[in-house]
Amino acid sequence: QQELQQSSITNGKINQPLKQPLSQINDNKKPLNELRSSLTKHNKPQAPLFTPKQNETEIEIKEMKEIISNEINQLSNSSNITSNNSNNNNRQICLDQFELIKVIGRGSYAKVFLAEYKKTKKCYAMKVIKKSIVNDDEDIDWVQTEKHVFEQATNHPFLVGLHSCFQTESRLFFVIEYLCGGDLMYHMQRKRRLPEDHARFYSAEISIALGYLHSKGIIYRDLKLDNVLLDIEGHIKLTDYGMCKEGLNRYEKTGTFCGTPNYIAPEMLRGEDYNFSI
Ligand code: C58
Repeated sequence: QQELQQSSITNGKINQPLKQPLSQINDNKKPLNELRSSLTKHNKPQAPLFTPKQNETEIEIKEMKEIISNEINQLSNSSNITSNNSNNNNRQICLDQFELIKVIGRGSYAKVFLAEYKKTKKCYAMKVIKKSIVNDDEDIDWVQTEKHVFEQATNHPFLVGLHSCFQTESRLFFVIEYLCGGDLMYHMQRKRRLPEDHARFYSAEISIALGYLHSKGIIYRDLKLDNVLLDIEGHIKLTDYGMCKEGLNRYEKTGTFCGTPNYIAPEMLRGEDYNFSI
């Protein structure tokens, strides 16, 4: 703490960097407003990085609760269809066996719930993908890739594993092992500044995780603070394999433009083909 205080004195800005998306930190010349409006013009609007003020939070939570209850109703309606089927084949996992607790994350094509598996009372992160979004062949490929990556990842210490997966008429479900420590974005906001040795530790674990995926011919392509989760001991695990590319050998390249705006790699911005360096 002392170190933090000292650095706040020597550099008055130290308490602020994370108010801006990371990629903007070095761009101090442009006024923040200008940057912000140009960002919303070109990219999808970003969720606020800092926890909003008290009232805003309350409103958000209220809205969230309504959304969740709607979603949970929708989900249980759609699960009725397949729960009838699964009575025939014993022991199949379906939505009835989970208690949905809350939404913990959302992406452009998926929503992630915290869910309790009723049988064991263990918590899982449940990633739900609407099938209506996955309609052409290319899209089906990435869902299959995601499942393949889960299969490879399940025994690795720094990658989240899969408990089970199933589907209803309208949705796909990935039941993922749950890490209760939050993500690095959350931790960096709380700490304001990550000590160098912590950063080195996280980088090392992330490198091991990426190295493992590369050795299996998989490019991860969506490394960002939100996807680096912490477990109860403070080790990291990467989550969200939705952006992975599989089946690449050492000499092959690929060119799909994808990722998250604030974290796009230079190769991709330049429109070049790329491989594991990404
Ligand atoms: C976390 N950034 S896959 C919330 N978001 C997610 N959490 C987890 N998996 C995923 N244990 C996400 C997202 C995915 C794709 C769409 C975008 C969001 C997850 C997996 C396993 C925990 C979370 C922040 C957070 C971490 C932990 C608890 C609550 C929130």
